[in-house]
Amino acid sequence: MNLLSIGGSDPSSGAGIQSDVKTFASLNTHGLTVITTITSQNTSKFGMIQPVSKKILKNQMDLIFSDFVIDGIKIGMVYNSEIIKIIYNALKKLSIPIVVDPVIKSTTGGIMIQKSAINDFKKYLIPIATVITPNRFEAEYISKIKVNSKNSLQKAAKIIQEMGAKNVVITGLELKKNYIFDFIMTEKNQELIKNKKLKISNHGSGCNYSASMIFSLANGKSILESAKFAHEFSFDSIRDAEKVGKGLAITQKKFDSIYLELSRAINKFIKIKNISKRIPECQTNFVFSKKSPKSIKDVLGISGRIVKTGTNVTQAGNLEYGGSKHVATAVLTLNKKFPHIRSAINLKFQKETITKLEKNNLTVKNYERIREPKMIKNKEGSSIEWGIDSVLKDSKEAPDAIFHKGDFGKEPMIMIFGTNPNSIIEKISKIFL
Ligand code: PXL
Repeated sequence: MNLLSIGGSDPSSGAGIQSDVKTFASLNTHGLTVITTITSQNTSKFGMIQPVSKKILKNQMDLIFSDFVIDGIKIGMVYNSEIIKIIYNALKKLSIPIVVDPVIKSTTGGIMIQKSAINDFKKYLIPIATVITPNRFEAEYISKIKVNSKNSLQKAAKIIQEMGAKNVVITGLELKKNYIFDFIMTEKNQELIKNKKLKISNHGSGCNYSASMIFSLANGKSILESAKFAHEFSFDSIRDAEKVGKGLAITQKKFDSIYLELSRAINKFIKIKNISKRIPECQTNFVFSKKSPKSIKDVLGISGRIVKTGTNVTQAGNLEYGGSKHVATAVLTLNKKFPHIRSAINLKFQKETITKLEKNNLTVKNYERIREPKMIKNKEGSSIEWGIDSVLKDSKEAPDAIFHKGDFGKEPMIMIFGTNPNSIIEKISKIFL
């Protein structure tokens, strides 16, 4: 997936395009950037601003759009009217999700948009927003409504929606002591999401919010799902913020090693030549478990799947604990007898694959779903447990692969197991060379 951030450069990498590239990378996507403005700033002080020329702004857009398929765009700092109009002209005909983050003032006091550009910001950029994500101050500035009650909050959001933004999310509201709320106004509904307030003065959480929001929207999630995802992502990024410089802590969500290992392996898997031929009808999941897992909630998997799109293969959905049921259950079952086995992937059943696995001295076992007792068949999710248990009864070593040839209405399947995702990639690379 390719996501584009159009915005300003922040040399502290706390906010702006640098922060967005980090967010996109942490979510296992490729981040593209079009720089509108160069700022100089650190974690305590805001310095200069220099917008880029019309010519190079246009040229960045032309070259990026002529090369990449872009799945979603976030617009951050735009600074002046000229920049706003160029962005508008480049994006007006697109039909992908666009998140507009109105960047007006930095935490350290920098003025990020010229006063004379506010009207054009409203005229050109707000109407192309799938979602606009102002904080309270920005919502007040745009709507000219003081937000100090539920009523005024709704009023401000409505005014911004009437300017043309399809959906409005006002972030960082302190409606109750020790809590922080986001207010979501979609085309049909209104909702408040809340979380405990973290008392960490930080630089970057607004950018984390809008960048994770575009990731979720580009994955086909609804506005409300995406707002919840962004809310949690930015909460985590503040929780994990680090005082890298002398001033404000810089936000960045830190992922655990299980997450990082699995997402790297998924990236490698997707790039294996002709791998689309190995994806079954029910698509592929790839999982990695914590040590000594107790339930599927301890197993990280893709909440969607690895899917075929023509001859390409992409990850649809996020990595989540509990994100996979079937493949995670397979790992849990195997892990009970062989605790070092913590990772698995499911592939299309092909005789050729079985032969290749065996030729490479990998242990292949199978079970027959036709023999499955009716009682098990009727219980959702218990088939895999039954099948793997029946294979393991007389296994002294953990098998590298287990397959079954399906049953009436059940697709045949191969599962490959390993100690970690990388060991699975090694096995797969060997056989699909
Ligand atoms: O968080 C807003 C923001 C966006 N873009 C740039 C920034 C800031 C805040 O400082 O510097 C470049």
